[in-house]
Amino acid sequence: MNFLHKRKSQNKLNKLFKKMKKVLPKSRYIHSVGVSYTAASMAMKYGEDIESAMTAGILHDCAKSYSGMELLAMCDKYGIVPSDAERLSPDLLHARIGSCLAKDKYKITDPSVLDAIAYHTTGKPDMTTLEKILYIADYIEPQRNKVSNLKEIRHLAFEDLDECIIVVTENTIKYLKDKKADIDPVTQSTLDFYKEKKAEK
Ligand code: DGI
Ligand code: FE
Ligand code: FE
Repeated sequence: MNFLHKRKSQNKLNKLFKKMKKVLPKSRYIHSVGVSYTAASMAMKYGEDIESAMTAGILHDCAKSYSGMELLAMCDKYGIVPSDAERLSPDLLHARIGSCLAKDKYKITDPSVLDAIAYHTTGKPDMTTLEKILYIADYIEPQRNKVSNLKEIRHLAFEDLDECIIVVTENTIKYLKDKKADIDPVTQSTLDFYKEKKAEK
């Protein structure tokens, strides 16, 4: 990457930070900045593109302020057919709608970034490294403090991505069961896939 290119991409990221600061509530913006830099650190560790990781991080919750009703209404516009799980828990749609907004409104063209945003809430089987990074960074960024075993999970994030996905997804499923929320089959299939992958090793 030459000097000019680097300056341009820093400019782009800077602009996205400024835009998100405007559209997100303060605490959500601080969370997104945390995810962006956590994703950057993980990209350094795992040899992924740092700019892509930071872009996915700062934009991942760009649709989080919309209500479930608004998200469902936006599906039409973007040609998204909500799954049964998304109809039951429309907040899940902030991931897929966020990906559409990233493309439409924030002019992100890199499909690997758009996919990472689309799957950041449920994960999915067989994720790319960038998808794994965003999924985990969302969970471990510095502002998060409600999970009991976060210290171990943060350590694991820089040791073993697949094992970390198992622990994060198990935690999420337990949390959802405790509050009697519906579990998206995609979330379950994320856990099943990485557990099977581990067993095959
Ligand atoms: O948007 P964030 O709060 O930063 O994090 P997120 O995108 O991971 O969304 C977290 C919320 O999504 C949390 O309240 C748990 C919920 N969630 C994750 N997987 C599922 C789920 N909710 C349902 N109903 N089903 C799931 O499988
Ligand atoms: Fe989210
Ligand atoms: Fe988030």
